[in-house]
Amino acid sequence: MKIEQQHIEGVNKSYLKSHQENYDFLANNLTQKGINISNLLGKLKAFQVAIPSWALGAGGTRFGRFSYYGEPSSLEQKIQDIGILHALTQTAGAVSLHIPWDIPEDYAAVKELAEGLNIKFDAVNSNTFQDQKDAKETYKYGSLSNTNEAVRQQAIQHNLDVINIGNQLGSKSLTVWLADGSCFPGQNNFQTALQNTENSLKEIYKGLPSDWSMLIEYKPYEPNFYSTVIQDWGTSFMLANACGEKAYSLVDLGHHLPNSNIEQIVSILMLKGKLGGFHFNDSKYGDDDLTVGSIKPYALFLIFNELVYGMQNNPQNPDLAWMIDASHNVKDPLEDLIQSLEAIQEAYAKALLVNQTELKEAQLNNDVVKCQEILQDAYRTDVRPLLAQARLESGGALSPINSYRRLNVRETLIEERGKYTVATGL
Ligand SMILES: [Mn+2]
Repeated sequence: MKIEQQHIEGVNKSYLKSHQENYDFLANNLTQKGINISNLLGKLKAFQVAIPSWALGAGGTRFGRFSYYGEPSSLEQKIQDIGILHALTQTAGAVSLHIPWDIPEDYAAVKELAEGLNIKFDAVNSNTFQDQKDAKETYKYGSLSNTNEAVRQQAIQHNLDVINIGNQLGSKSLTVWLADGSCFPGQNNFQTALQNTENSLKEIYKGLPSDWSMLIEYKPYEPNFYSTVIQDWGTSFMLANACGEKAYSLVDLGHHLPNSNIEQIVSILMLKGKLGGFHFNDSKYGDDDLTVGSIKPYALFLIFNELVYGMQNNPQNPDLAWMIDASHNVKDPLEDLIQSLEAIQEAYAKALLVNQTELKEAQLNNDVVKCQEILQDAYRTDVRPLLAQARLESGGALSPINSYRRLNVRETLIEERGKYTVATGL
């Protein structure tokens, strides 16, 4: 299924009048505050988030997996699904492939399909947290950190293969997330595990094309419950520094212990020019992979406030690879992603409203109350008409979720693909 411009315009008609009223009201208010609206719209339109190839099917849990029907069963169908998301939202202009789940069979055809839907290939993800069919060595006791050199070599070679696949598609970065760690005290020697990981990452780093970067993701626990080799931003930062200037840390919102100050982590990494990638999701307890903004929208805003500050003030930090990293059991995966994309844009727009000059002045004066007022004034602004206007100007839907439903997308996909197709992934 492909959504055509005329379909979107047709549905937009019924929302146009109320949108115009809401937008005029907001634009007028913001202009009076000295905010440049077209500048703001330009930033929102340029902000694109990659969709991981595995998030288009219903996510699994350790206990079961319930399909939402009509799931994409090939890479081509996954890219078509992202095309639907992008047509409606105009903010999902990239795909992040997970290897070996999504190795293209016909590179030229996959590239052409993505190009036709205006989708770029963002970071490619390696997978050394599962054993692949016919693999010689097992990752049961770790991959890049394993005490067995043959296992480490297999994991290094897999990452080099992933780089090669990504390179043929136009990707420019490799994301490495390791499940390596231990479940019981005494199982691992912490120093040996970290040293092995560093050496392995350096081998992968040597295989990076000159214009590529390597993004090192961290996570405190799960699937290992006693220790994780790359457990926090400090370890990731240390490893990125050990590898070289093309290696960066990657922050995943769900990969922190409860109440961690993620905005401060983001801020410090950007100051040091070492924040390379960012994974969006939301959580109540751990790495819950819930819809972005569904649990802690204010925290998301505070994080975006630091990201915006960094993007404006830290030229030493590269452009970030943005990706949604969430998937679960109970929503239509495409509707879930539409909600996440909207929440991301909303937090970004609100962060762009923060008056940085006034904030700096209030900070200099230690006017704590004023500092909070400035942040919360931005946060409390209903920016949804602004997002709708940005989508409208880019050819997207005024109301993506309602358009998705009114265009009978899921019904059409089930008709085309059958009910019981299953997407590869977790
Ligand atoms: Mn992640």
